[in-house]
Amino acid sequence: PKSAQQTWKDQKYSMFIHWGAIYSSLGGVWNGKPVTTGYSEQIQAHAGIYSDVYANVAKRFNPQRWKPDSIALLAKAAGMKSVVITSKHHDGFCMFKSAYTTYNVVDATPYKRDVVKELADACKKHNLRFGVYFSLIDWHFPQAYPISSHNSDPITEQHHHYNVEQVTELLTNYGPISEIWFDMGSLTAAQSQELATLVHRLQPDCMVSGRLGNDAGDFCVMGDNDYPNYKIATPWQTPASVYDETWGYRSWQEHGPVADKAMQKLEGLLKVVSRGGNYLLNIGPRGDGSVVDFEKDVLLRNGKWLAQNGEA
Ligand code: FUL
Repeated sequence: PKSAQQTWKDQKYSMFIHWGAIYSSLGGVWNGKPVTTGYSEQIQAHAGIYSDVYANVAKRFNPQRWKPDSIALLAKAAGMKSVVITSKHHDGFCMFKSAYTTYNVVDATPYKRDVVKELADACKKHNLRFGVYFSLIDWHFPQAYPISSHNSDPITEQHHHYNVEQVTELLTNYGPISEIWFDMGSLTAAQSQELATLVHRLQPDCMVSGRLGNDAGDFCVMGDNDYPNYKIATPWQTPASVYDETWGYRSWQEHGPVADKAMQKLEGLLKVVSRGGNYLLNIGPRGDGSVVDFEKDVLLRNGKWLAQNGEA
């Protein structure tokens, strides 16, 4: 049988989804004004929004246009082999039911549904692999302050323990997880190792992202939208966004013609795959759950190209 590593490498092309109950609802706008610094999924830090005010936004989250089946079908039509969603971004809001905080989609929104669970099920049904993004920094966790967009303070033991509990939930309650996309790790070597060992104990086939830090991951993650100019033998991945400026939904995002953007992303895909890497291309659905047409069009155009050009 194929190794977990080979299975992961063979995916080549996957969908990344940045979707959070709060930042996707805000769409890069605060107090009626576009927030023009930083990525929109980090709006809490860039607009300096107080935690209680930020948390209030979740009370309106009821995404009637979120259809996990359509997301899975879009990934399929795009020629992608797996889907990786933000289970928790830097804001700390969990898109899964957690027993360790009520700051989660089931307990803190009128929607009350476990987004990670429903997407995991849809992916399984449509024969796609499924992974989760998990931020190691958490602006909601009391011991994790101060808020900063480049928060690289070492995390406390208490925060690390909280991460351990939540990673255990994610690897226990959601079926097979193809990869766990740890982000922004400034952990000690022992903390990174503990998380890697935990993941492998719970799910031996789950690949761990290198952003766990301290060389404890199973694959190397390039910088955001970064394309190396050489072949790399170890497992690696380029995370790319349809727009370079944001990953989470931005209502005022500008873009050129869809044909140009699709060509640019296709070149990215071919560059990465020909150098032995995996391409993880992001979409940022709106707070109501709908996928932006422009993003959908980019994906479908390239899916069509792949289908016509003998993708394995
Ligand atoms: C970065 C994060 O800080 C961004 O918000 C985004 O999630 C990107 C994929 O990774 O490190």
